[in-house]
Amino acid sequence: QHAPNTADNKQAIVHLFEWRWADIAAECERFLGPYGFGGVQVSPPNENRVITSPNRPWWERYQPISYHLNTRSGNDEDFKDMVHRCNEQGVRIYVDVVINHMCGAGGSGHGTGGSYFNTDSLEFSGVPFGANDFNDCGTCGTSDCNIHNYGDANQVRNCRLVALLDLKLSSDYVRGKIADYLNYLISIGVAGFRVDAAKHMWPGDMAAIFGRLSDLNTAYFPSGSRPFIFMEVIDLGGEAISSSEYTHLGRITEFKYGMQLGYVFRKQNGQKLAHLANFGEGWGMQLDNNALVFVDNHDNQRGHGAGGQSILTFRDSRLYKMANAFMLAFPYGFVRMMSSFYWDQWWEGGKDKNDWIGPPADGSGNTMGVSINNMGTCDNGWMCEHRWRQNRNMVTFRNVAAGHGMYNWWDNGNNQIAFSRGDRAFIAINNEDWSALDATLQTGDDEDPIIAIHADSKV
Ligand code: ARE
Ligand code: CA
Repeated sequence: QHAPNTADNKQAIVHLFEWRWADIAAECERFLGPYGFGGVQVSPPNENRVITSPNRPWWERYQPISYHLNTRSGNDEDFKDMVHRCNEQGVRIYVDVVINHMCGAGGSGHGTGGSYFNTDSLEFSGVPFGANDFNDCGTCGTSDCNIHNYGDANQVRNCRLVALLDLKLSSDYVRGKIADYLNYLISIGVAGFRVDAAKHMWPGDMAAIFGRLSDLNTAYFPSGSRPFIFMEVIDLGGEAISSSEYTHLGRITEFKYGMQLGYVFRKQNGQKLAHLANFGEGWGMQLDNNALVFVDNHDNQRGHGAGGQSILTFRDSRLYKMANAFMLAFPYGFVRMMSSFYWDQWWEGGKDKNDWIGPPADGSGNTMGVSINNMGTCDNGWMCEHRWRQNRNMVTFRNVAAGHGMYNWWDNGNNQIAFSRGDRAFIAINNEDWSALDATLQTGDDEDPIIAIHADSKV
Protein backbone atom coordinates (compact mmCIF):
# COMPACT_ATOMS: atom_id res chain seq x y z
CA GLN A 1 0.00 0.00 0.00
CA HIS A 2 0.98 3.65 -0.41
CA ALA A 3 0.48 5.03 3.12
CA PRO A 4 3.63 4.96 5.27
CA ASN A 5 2.01 3.99 8.60
CA THR A 6 3.88 6.72 10.44
CA ALA A 7 2.75 7.81 13.91
CA ASP A 8 1.05 11.23 14.18
CA ASN A 9 1.08 11.67 10.40
CA LYS A 10 4.84 12.26 10.37
CA GLN A 11 6.20 13.10 6.95
CA ALA A 12 9.80 11.94 6.52
CA ILE A 13 12.00 8.92 7.10
CA VAL A 14 15.78 8.50 7.11
CA HIS A 15 17.95 5.72 5.69
CA LEU A 16 20.49 4.87 8.41
CA PHE A 17 22.72 3.06 5.93
CA GLU A 18 24.74 0.21 7.51
CA TRP A 19 23.98 1.27 11.11
CA ARG A 20 23.96 -1.38 13.84
CA TRP A 21 20.55 -2.16 15.35
CA ALA A 22 21.74 -1.12 18.81
CA ASP A 23 22.73 2.32 17.47
CA ILE A 24 19.42 2.76 15.65
CA ALA A 25 17.50 1.92 18.83
CA ALA A 26 19.50 4.55 20.73
CA GLU A 27 19.04 7.08 17.90
CA CYS A 28 15.26 6.60 17.98
CA GLU A 29 15.26 7.42 21.69
CA ARG A 30 17.75 10.29 21.80
CA PHE A 31 17.10 12.01 18.44
CA LEU A 32 14.61 10.65 15.90
CA GLY A 33 11.62 10.50 18.26
CA PRO A 34 12.21 13.96 19.78
CA TYR A 35 12.77 15.61 16.38
CA GLY A 36 9.71 14.16 14.67
CA PHE A 37 11.26 11.67 12.25
CA GLY A 38 8.65 9.22 11.04
CA GLY A 39 10.87 6.19 10.59
CA VAL A 40 14.08 4.53 9.55
CA GLN A 41 14.97 2.50 6.47
CA VAL A 42 17.40 -0.14 7.73
CA SER A 43 19.98 -2.10 5.76
CA PRO A 44 19.04 -5.70 4.86
CA PRO A 45 18.78 -7.59 8.19
CA ASN A 46 19.04 -11.11 6.75
CA GLU A 47 22.16 -13.24 6.60
CA ASN A 48 24.46 -12.31 3.70
CA ARG A 49 27.57 -13.57 1.96
CA VAL A 50 30.87 -12.58 3.55
CA ILE A 51 32.95 -10.90 0.83
CA THR A 52 36.66 -10.65 1.51
CA SER A 53 37.87 -9.40 -1.88
CA PRO A 54 37.42 -6.48 -1.68
CA ASN A 55 37.37 -6.54 2.09
CA ARG A 56 33.82 -6.43 3.47
CA PRO A 57 32.23 -4.04 0.93
CA TRP A 58 28.88 -2.43 1.82
CA TRP A 59 27.35 -4.34 -1.09
CA GLU A 60 27.83 -7.77 0.46
CA ARG A 61 24.53 -7.15 2.21
CA TYR A 62 22.78 -7.34 -1.15
CA GLN A 63 23.82 -11.00 -1.45
CA PRO A 64 21.38 -13.03 0.68
CA ILE A 65 22.39 -16.43 2.06
CA SER A 66 19.33 -17.07 4.26
CA TYR A 67 16.49 -15.18 5.94
CA HIS A 68 17.90 -15.53 9.44
CA LEU A 69 18.42 -12.13 11.02
CA ASN A 70 22.17 -12.18 11.47
CA THR A 71 24.46 -9.55 9.95
CA ARG A 72 27.10 -7.00 10.87
CA SER A 73 24.23 -4.81 12.11
CA GLY A 74 23.25 -7.36 14.76
CA ASN A 75 21.30 -10.54 15.44
CA ASP A 76 17.65 -11.46 15.83
CA GLU A 77 17.50 -10.27 19.43
CA ASP A 78 19.13 -6.90 18.60
CA PHE A 79 16.70 -6.43 15.72
CA LYS A 80 13.63 -7.11 17.87
CA ASP A 81 14.90 -4.78 20.59
CA MET A 82 15.39 -2.01 18.00
CA VAL A 83 11.93 -2.40 16.47
CA HIS A 84 10.30 -2.31 19.89
CA ARG A 85 12.25 0.67 21.19
CA CYS A 86 11.77 2.70 18.01
CA ASN A 87 8.04 2.00 17.88
CA GLU A 88 7.79 3.11 21.52
CA GLN A 89 9.18 6.47 20.35
CA GLY A 90 6.73 6.66 17.45
CA VAL A 91 9.52 5.90 14.98
CA ARG A 92 8.74 3.17 12.42
CA ILE A 93 11.14 0.63 10.92
CA TYR A 94 11.14 -0.07 7.15
CA VAL A 95 13.17 -3.06 6.03
CA ASP A 96 15.23 -3.22 2.85
CA VAL A 97 14.19 -6.65 1.53
CA VAL A 98 16.35 -8.39 -1.07
CA ILE A 99 14.05 -11.00 -2.60
CA ASN A 100 14.92 -11.01 -6.30
CA HIS A 101 18.06 -13.08 -5.87
CA MET A 102 20.52 -14.77 -3.54
CA CYS A 103 24.30 -14.21 -3.74
CA GLY A 104 26.52 -13.86 -6.80
CA ALA A 105 27.57 -16.84 -8.91
CA GLY A 106 30.88 -18.52 -8.06
CA GLY A 107 32.09 -20.38 -4.99
CA SER A 108 30.64 -21.74 -1.80
CA GLY A 109 30.97 -21.05 1.89
CA HIS A 110 29.10 -19.86 4.94
CA GLY A 111 27.13 -16.66 5.42
CA THR A 112 27.25 -14.09 8.23
CA GLY A 113 24.99 -16.39 10.26
CA GLY A 114 26.95 -19.57 9.50
CA SER A 115 24.55 -21.07 6.94
CA TYR A 116 26.11 -23.15 4.17
CA PHE A 117 25.71 -22.25 0.50
CA ASN A 118 27.05 -23.52 -2.79
CA THR A 119 26.52 -21.47 -5.93
CA ASP A 120 27.25 -24.39 -8.28
CA SER A 121 24.66 -26.75 -6.84
CA LEU A 122 22.48 -23.70 -6.00
CA GLU A 123 22.13 -24.98 -2.45
CA PHE A 124 21.19 -22.48 0.27
CA SER A 125 20.69 -24.71 3.28
CA GLY A 126 19.53 -21.97 5.64
CA VAL A 127 16.26 -21.42 3.73
CA PRO A 128 16.41 -24.07 2.19
CA PHE A 129 16.60 -23.30 -1.55
CA GLY A 130 17.93 -25.68 -4.19
CA ALA A 131 18.44 -25.95 -7.94
CA ASN A 132 14.69 -25.90 -8.72
CA ASP A 133 14.21 -22.57 -7.02
CA PHE A 134 16.17 -20.44 -9.49
CA ASN A 135 15.49 -19.23 -13.02
CA ASP A 136 17.57 -21.26 -15.46
CA CYS A 137 19.41 -19.85 -18.45
CA GLY A 138 16.68 -21.18 -20.75
CA THR A 139 13.99 -18.98 -19.21
CA CYS A 140 16.41 -16.09 -19.27
CA GLY A 141 17.65 -16.50 -22.81
CA THR A 142 21.17 -15.08 -22.64
CA SER A 143 24.24 -17.28 -23.04
CA ASP A 144 25.75 -16.49 -19.62
CA CYS A 145 22.40 -16.10 -17.77
CA ASN A 146 23.14 -12.44 -17.08
CA ILE A 147 21.16 -9.31 -18.00
CA HIS A 148 22.68 -7.51 -20.97
CA ASN A 149 19.81 -5.59 -22.50
CA TYR A 150 17.53 -3.34 -20.43
CA GLY A 151 15.40 -2.97 -23.54
CA ASP A 152 14.17 -6.56 -23.09
CA ALA A 153 11.74 -6.92 -20.18
CA ASN A 154 12.02 -10.71 -20.09
CA GLN A 155 15.80 -10.50 -19.72
CA VAL A 156 15.61 -7.86 -17.01
CA ARG A 157 13.30 -10.06 -14.94
CA ASN A 158 14.43 -13.61 -15.65
CA CYS A 159 18.18 -13.21 -16.03
CA ARG A 160 20.78 -12.49 -13.37
CA LEU A 161 21.32 -8.88 -12.27
CA VAL A 162 25.12 -8.50 -12.10
CA ALA A 163 25.51 -12.31 -11.84
CA LEU A 164 23.27 -12.56 -8.74
CA LEU A 165 21.46 -15.94 -8.70
CA ASP A 166 17.92 -15.12 -9.81
CA LEU A 167 15.09 -16.63 -7.76
CA LYS A 168 12.18 -18.33 -9.50
CA LEU A 169 9.42 -16.16 -8.10
CA SER A 170 6.79 -17.95 -10.17
CA SER A 171 7.25 -20.92 -7.84
CA ASP A 172 4.75 -21.34 -5.05
CA TYR A 173 7.48 -22.68 -2.78
CA VAL A 174 9.78 -19.70 -3.36
CA ARG A 175 6.93 -17.24 -2.85
CA GLY A 176 6.07 -19.01 0.39
CA LYS A 177 9.61 -18.76 1.75
CA ILE A 178 9.76 -15.05 0.95
CA ALA A 179 6.32 -14.39 2.41
CA ASP A 180 7.38 -16.25 5.58
CA TYR A 181 10.41 -13.97 5.87
CA LEU A 182 8.38 -10.79 5.41
CA ASN A 183 5.67 -12.02 7.77
CA TYR A 184 8.28 -12.74 10.41
CA LEU A 185 9.45 -9.11 10.13
CA ILE A 186 5.83 -7.95 10.33
CA SER A 187 5.26 -10.03 13.47
CA ILE A 188 8.22 -8.26 15.08
CA GLY A 189 6.56 -4.91 14.38
CA VAL A 190 8.04 -3.36 11.23
CA ALA A 191 5.87 -0.89 9.27
CA GLY A 192 6.82 -1.77 5.71
CA PHE A 193 9.42 -2.62 3.12
CA ARG A 194 11.84 -1.08 0.63
CA VAL A 195 11.79 -3.74 -2.08
CA ASP A 196 15.23 -4.07 -3.66
CA ALA A 197 15.56 -4.59 -7.43
CA ALA A 198 11.78 -4.56 -7.97
CA LYS A 199 12.29 -3.86 -11.66
CA HIS A 200 13.84 -7.32 -11.89
CA MET A 201 10.68 -9.03 -10.64
CA TRP A 202 7.37 -9.49 -12.48
CA PRO A 203 4.63 -7.32 -10.95
CA GLY A 204 2.37 -10.38 -10.87
CA ASP A 205 4.88 -12.38 -8.80
CA MET A 206 5.23 -9.51 -6.38
CA ALA A 207 1.45 -9.13 -6.10
CA ALA A 208 1.23 -12.83 -5.22
CA ILE A 209 3.82 -12.44 -2.46
CA PHE A 210 2.31 -9.24 -1.04
CA GLY A 211 -1.10 -10.92 -1.09
CA ARG A 212 0.21 -13.42 1.46
CA LEU A 213 1.36 -10.78 3.94
CA SER A 214 -0.21 -10.41 7.36
CA ASP A 215 -1.63 -7.19 8.76
CA LEU A 216 0.79 -5.18 10.87
CA ASN A 217 1.37 -6.01 14.54
CA THR A 218 -1.50 -4.57 16.61
CA ALA A 219 0.86 -3.87 19.51
CA TYR A 220 1.90 -0.80 17.51
CA PHE A 221 -0.59 -0.30 14.65
CA PRO A 222 -4.38 -0.06 14.30
CA SER A 223 -5.87 -3.45 13.43
CA GLY A 224 -6.14 -4.08 9.72
CA SER A 225 -3.07 -1.95 8.88
CA ARG A 226 -1.21 -3.09 5.76
CA PRO A 227 2.56 -2.86 5.22
CA PHE A 228 3.88 0.22 3.41
CA ILE A 229 5.54 -0.91 0.18
CA PHE A 230 8.07 1.17 -1.73
CA MET A 231 9.81 -0.49 -4.61
CA GLU A 232 13.22 0.24 -6.08
CA VAL A 233 12.35 0.73 -9.74
CA ILE A 234 14.85 2.84 -11.65
CA ASP A 235 12.94 4.49 -14.48
CA LEU A 236 14.59 7.45 -16.16
CA GLY A 237 12.73 6.65 -19.36
CA GLY A 238 13.93 4.89 -22.48
CA GLU A 239 13.80 1.28 -21.22
CA ALA A 240 11.37 -1.61 -21.64
CA ILE A 241 10.07 -1.40 -18.08
CA SER A 242 8.31 1.61 -16.64
CA SER A 243 7.61 2.41 -13.00
CA SER A 244 3.88 2.66 -13.76
CA GLU A 245 3.76 -1.14 -13.97
CA TYR A 246 4.28 -1.22 -10.20
CA THR A 247 2.32 1.70 -8.77
CA HIS A 248 -0.79 -0.38 -8.02
CA LEU A 249 1.33 -2.27 -5.46
CA GLY A 250 2.77 0.72 -3.62
CA ARG A 251 5.12 3.62 -4.17
CA ILE A 252 8.16 3.57 -6.40
CA THR A 253 11.51 5.24 -5.80
CA GLU A 254 11.36 8.28 -8.12
CA PHE A 255 14.92 8.47 -9.48
CA LYS A 256 14.14 11.42 -11.76
CA TYR A 257 13.70 13.55 -8.64
CA GLY A 258 17.27 13.54 -7.27
CA MET A 259 18.80 13.65 -10.74
CA GLN A 260 16.79 16.74 -11.75
CA LEU A 261 17.24 18.44 -8.39
CA GLY A 262 20.99 17.97 -8.85
CA TYR A 263 20.85 19.70 -12.24
CA VAL A 264 18.78 22.56 -10.81
CA PHE A 265 21.00 23.32 -7.83
CA ARG A 266 24.19 22.83 -9.84
CA LYS A 267 22.72 25.04 -12.61
CA GLN A 268 23.45 22.43 -15.25
CA ASN A 269 21.35 21.47 -18.31
CA GLY A 270 19.99 25.02 -18.43
CA GLN A 271 18.22 24.55 -15.11
CA LYS A 272 17.50 27.10 -12.39
CA LEU A 273 15.41 27.30 -9.23
CA ALA A 274 12.68 29.32 -10.91
CA HIS A 275 11.79 26.19 -12.90
CA LEU A 276 10.84 24.27 -9.75
CA ALA A 277 7.33 25.74 -9.37
CA ASN A 278 5.78 22.60 -10.86
CA PHE A 279 8.43 20.10 -9.75
CA GLY A 280 7.23 16.51 -9.57
CA GLU A 281 4.32 15.50 -11.79
CA GLY A 282 4.87 18.57 -13.96
CA TRP A 283 8.34 17.23 -14.77
CA GLY A 284 7.12 13.83 -15.92
CA MET A 285 7.51 12.12 -12.57
CA GLN A 286 5.07 9.71 -10.94
CA LEU A 287 1.88 10.93 -9.26
CA ASP A 288 2.49 12.48 -5.84
CA ASN A 289 0.93 9.55 -3.99
CA ASN A 290 3.01 6.99 -5.91
CA ALA A 291 6.41 8.56 -5.32
CA LEU A 292 9.11 8.09 -2.71
CA VAL A 293 11.58 10.96 -3.15
CA PHE A 294 15.20 11.53 -2.13
CA VAL A 295 18.14 13.74 -3.04
CA ASP A 296 20.61 10.82 -3.09
CA ASN A 297 20.59 7.16 -2.09
CA HIS A 298 23.21 4.62 -1.02
CA ASP A 299 23.89 3.67 -4.66
CA ASN A 300 23.99 6.94 -6.55
CA GLN A 301 25.97 8.78 -3.86
CA ARG A 302 28.86 6.54 -4.96
CA GLY A 303 28.23 6.09 -8.68
CA HIS A 304 26.15 2.88 -8.49
CA GLY A 305 22.51 2.76 -9.62
CA ALA A 306 21.24 5.78 -11.55
CA GLY A 307 21.44 9.54 -11.58
CA GLY A 308 25.05 10.00 -12.53
CA GLN A 309 27.19 13.04 -11.92
CA SER A 310 24.37 15.40 -11.08
CA ILE A 311 23.55 13.72 -7.75
CA LEU A 312 24.17 15.93 -4.70
CA THR A 313 25.66 14.34 -1.58
CA PHE A 314 27.15 15.30 1.77
CA ARG A 315 30.33 16.21 -0.14
CA ASP A 316 28.52 19.25 -1.63
CA SER A 317 27.28 20.27 1.79
CA ARG A 318 25.93 23.73 0.99
CA LEU A 319 23.98 22.70 -2.12
CA TYR A 320 22.97 19.49 -0.37
CA LYS A 321 21.35 21.38 2.48
CA MET A 322 19.51 23.63 0.01
CA ALA A 323 18.27 20.66 -2.01
CA ASN A 324 17.12 18.85 1.13
CA ALA A 325 15.40 22.03 2.31
CA PHE A 326 13.54 22.30 -0.99
CA MET A 327 12.55 18.63 -0.89
CA LEU A 328 11.23 18.89 2.66
CA ALA A 329 9.40 22.15 2.00
CA PHE A 330 7.80 21.25 -1.32
CA PRO A 331 4.59 19.17 -1.28
CA TYR A 332 5.44 16.22 -3.52
CA GLY A 333 6.06 12.57 -2.65
CA PHE A 334 6.96 10.84 0.58
CA VAL A 335 10.44 11.93 1.67
CA ARG A 336 13.47 9.82 2.56
CA MET A 337 16.66 11.46 3.80
CA MET A 338 20.05 9.81 3.41
CA SER A 339 22.42 9.25 6.32
CA SER A 340 25.83 8.03 5.16
CA PHE A 341 29.24 6.93 6.29
CA TYR A 342 32.38 8.63 5.01
CA TRP A 343 34.93 7.06 2.70
CA ASP A 344 37.95 8.44 0.86
CA GLN A 345 37.36 8.55 -2.87
CA TRP A 346 40.01 7.36 -5.30
CA TRP A 347 39.28 8.76 -8.74
CA GLU A 348 40.77 7.04 -11.74
CA GLY A 349 39.44 7.34 -15.26
CA GLY A 350 36.29 9.08 -14.08
CA LYS A 351 35.41 6.32 -11.61
CA ASP A 352 35.82 6.16 -7.85
CA LYS A 353 37.80 2.97 -7.28
CA ASN A 354 36.81 3.09 -3.61
CA ASP A 355 33.08 2.91 -4.31
CA TRP A 356 32.96 -0.49 -2.55
CA ILE A 357 34.26 0.61 0.87
CA GLY A 358 32.07 -0.58 3.71
CA PRO A 359 31.01 1.06 6.95
CA PRO A 360 33.54 2.12 9.60
CA ALA A 361 34.82 -1.15 11.06
CA ASP A 362 37.44 -2.48 13.44
CA GLY A 363 40.30 -4.77 12.40
CA SER A 364 38.08 -7.87 12.61
CA GLY A 365 35.47 -6.34 10.32
CA ASN A 366 32.94 -5.53 13.06
CA THR A 367 30.93 -2.42 12.24
CA MET A 368 31.79 0.41 14.60
CA GLY A 369 29.23 2.09 16.80
CA VAL A 370 28.00 5.60 16.03
CA SER A 371 29.33 8.08 18.54
CA ILE A 372 27.75 11.49 19.09
CA ASN A 373 30.00 14.44 19.94
CA ASN A 374 29.12 17.45 22.06
CA MET A 375 28.06 19.39 18.96
CA GLY A 376 25.30 16.82 18.45
CA THR A 377 26.88 15.53 15.25
CA CYS A 378 28.56 12.18 14.67
CA ASP A 379 32.12 10.87 14.88
CA ASN A 380 33.79 7.58 13.90
CA GLY A 381 33.25 8.20 10.20
CA TRP A 382 29.46 8.46 10.36
CA MET A 383 28.18 11.52 8.48
CA CYS A 384 24.74 11.75 10.09
CA GLU A 385 23.33 14.21 7.53
CA HIS A 386 19.99 13.84 9.32
CA ARG A 387 21.55 15.54 12.37
CA TRP A 388 22.72 18.60 10.45
CA ARG A 389 20.78 21.49 11.98
CA GLN A 390 19.28 22.69 8.69
CA ASN A 391 18.15 19.21 7.65
CA ARG A 392 16.75 18.32 11.04
CA ASN A 393 14.79 21.58 11.28
CA MET A 394 13.27 21.07 7.83
CA VAL A 395 11.78 17.77 9.03
CA THR A 396 9.80 19.82 11.54
CA PHE A 397 8.79 22.18 8.71
CA ARG A 398 7.39 19.29 6.68
CA ASN A 399 5.46 17.87 9.64
CA VAL A 400 3.95 21.26 10.46
CA ALA A 401 3.05 21.96 6.82
CA ALA A 402 1.45 18.56 6.19
CA GLY A 403 -1.92 18.77 4.48
CA HIS A 404 -1.36 22.35 3.30
CA GLY A 405 -0.69 23.03 -0.35
CA MET A 406 1.86 25.33 -1.91
CA TYR A 407 0.84 29.00 -2.23
CA ASN A 408 2.43 32.35 -2.91
CA TRP A 409 5.10 31.00 -5.23
CA TRP A 410 7.59 33.74 -6.02
CA ASP A 411 10.79 33.68 -8.05
CA ASN A 412 13.11 36.25 -9.56
CA GLY A 413 13.14 34.43 -12.88
CA ASN A 414 16.46 32.92 -11.95
CA ASN A 415 17.81 31.27 -8.79
CA GLN A 416 15.77 32.87 -6.02
CA ILE A 417 12.47 31.33 -4.98
CA ALA A 418 10.00 31.53 -2.11
CA PHE A 419 6.66 29.89 -1.28
CA SER A 420 4.33 29.20 1.59
CA ARG A 421 2.47 26.11 2.72
CA GLY A 422 -0.98 27.49 3.49
CA ASP A 423 -0.73 29.61 6.62
CA ARG A 424 1.66 27.18 8.31
CA ALA A 425 5.10 27.62 6.84
CA PHE A 426 7.17 29.75 4.50
CA ILE A 427 10.58 29.33 2.88
CA ALA A 428 12.89 31.46 0.74
CA ILE A 429 15.93 30.01 -1.06
CA ASN A 430 18.70 32.03 -2.70
CA ASN A 431 21.10 30.16 -4.97
CA GLU A 432 22.41 33.16 -6.90
CA ASP A 433 26.15 33.56 -7.17
CA TRP A 434 26.25 37.25 -6.30
CA SER A 435 22.86 38.89 -5.72
CA ALA A 436 21.20 39.13 -2.34
CA LEU A 437 17.49 38.37 -2.18
CA ASP A 438 15.66 41.62 -1.40
CA ALA A 439 11.92 41.39 -1.82
CA THR A 440 8.62 41.99 -0.10
CA LEU A 441 6.72 38.73 -0.12
CA GLN A 442 3.42 37.25 0.93
CA THR A 443 4.25 34.61 3.56
CA GLY A 444 0.86 33.04 4.20
CA ASP A 445 -2.84 33.48 3.49
CA ASP A 446 -4.36 36.91 2.96
CA GLU A 447 -4.64 37.76 6.63
CA ASP A 448 -1.00 37.02 7.28
CA PRO A 449 1.52 39.81 7.35
CA ILE A 450 3.69 40.53 4.39
CA ILE A 451 7.32 40.52 5.41
CA ALA A 452 10.47 41.90 3.90
CA ILE A 453 13.11 39.26 3.23
CA HIS A 454 16.81 39.77 2.98
CA ALA A 455 18.83 36.65 2.23
CA ASP A 456 22.46 36.82 1.31
CA SER A 457 23.62 35.08 -1.81
CA LYS A 458 25.99 32.18 -1.83
CA VAL A 459 29.22 34.13 -2.19
C1 ARE B 1 28.52 -7.00 -6.68
C2 ARE B 1 29.67 -6.64 -7.63
C3 ARE B 1 29.38 -7.19 -9.03
C4 ARE B 1 29.17 -8.70 -8.95
C5 ARE B 1 28.03 -8.99 -7.97
C6 ARE B 1 27.78 -10.48 -7.77
O1 ARE B 1 29.79 -5.21 -7.69
O2 ARE B 1 30.52 -6.91 -9.86
O3 ARE B 1 28.82 -9.19 -10.22
O4 ARE B 1 28.36 -8.41 -6.69
O5 ARE B 1 28.91 -11.11 -7.31
C7 ARE B 1 24.74 -3.73 -4.96
C8 ARE B 1 25.90 -3.14 -5.76
C9 ARE B 1 26.44 -4.12 -6.78
C10 ARE B 1 26.77 -5.45 -6.12
C11 ARE B 1 25.47 -5.97 -5.52
C12 ARE B 1 25.60 -7.34 -4.86
O6 ARE B 1 25.47 -1.96 -6.39
O7 ARE B 1 27.63 -3.56 -7.34
O8 ARE B 1 27.29 -6.36 -7.08
O9 ARE B 1 25.03 -5.04 -4.50
O10 ARE B 1 26.57 -7.33 -3.88
C13 ARE B 1 20.53 -1.79 -11.51
C14 ARE B 1 19.29 -2.40 -10.85
C15 ARE B 1 19.04 -1.87 -9.45
C16 ARE B 1 20.30 -1.94 -8.59
C17 ARE B 1 21.38 -1.17 -9.33
C18 ARE B 1 22.69 -1.15 -8.54
O11 ARE B 1 18.14 -2.17 -11.66
O12 ARE B 1 18.01 -2.65 -8.86
O13 ARE B 1 21.62 -1.79 -10.62
N1 ARE B 1 20.07 -1.43 -7.23
C19 ARE B 1 19.81 -2.36 -6.09
C20 ARE B 1 20.51 -1.92 -4.81
C21 ARE B 1 22.01 -2.11 -4.95
C22 ARE B 1 22.32 -3.60 -5.09
C23 ARE B 1 21.29 -4.35 -5.84
C24 ARE B 1 20.14 -3.77 -6.33
C25 ARE B 1 21.43 -5.81 -5.89
O14 ARE B 1 20.12 -0.62 -4.46
O15 ARE B 1 22.71 -1.56 -3.86
O16 ARE B 1 23.57 -3.76 -5.78
O17 ARE B 1 20.77 -6.32 -4.73
C26 ARE B 1 20.50 1.80 -15.42
C27 ARE B 1 19.27 0.90 -15.24
C28 ARE B 1 19.14 0.47 -13.78
C29 ARE B 1 20.43 -0.14 -13.28
C30 ARE B 1 21.56 0.89 -13.45
C31 ARE B 1 22.89 0.35 -12.98
O18 ARE B 1 20.24 3.05 -14.82
O19 ARE B 1 18.10 1.59 -15.60
O20 ARE B 1 18.09 -0.48 -13.68
O21 ARE B 1 20.27 -0.45 -11.88
O22 ARE B 1 21.67 1.23 -14.83
O23 ARE B 1 23.23 -0.79 -13.71
CA1 CA C 1 14.50 -11.68 -11.40
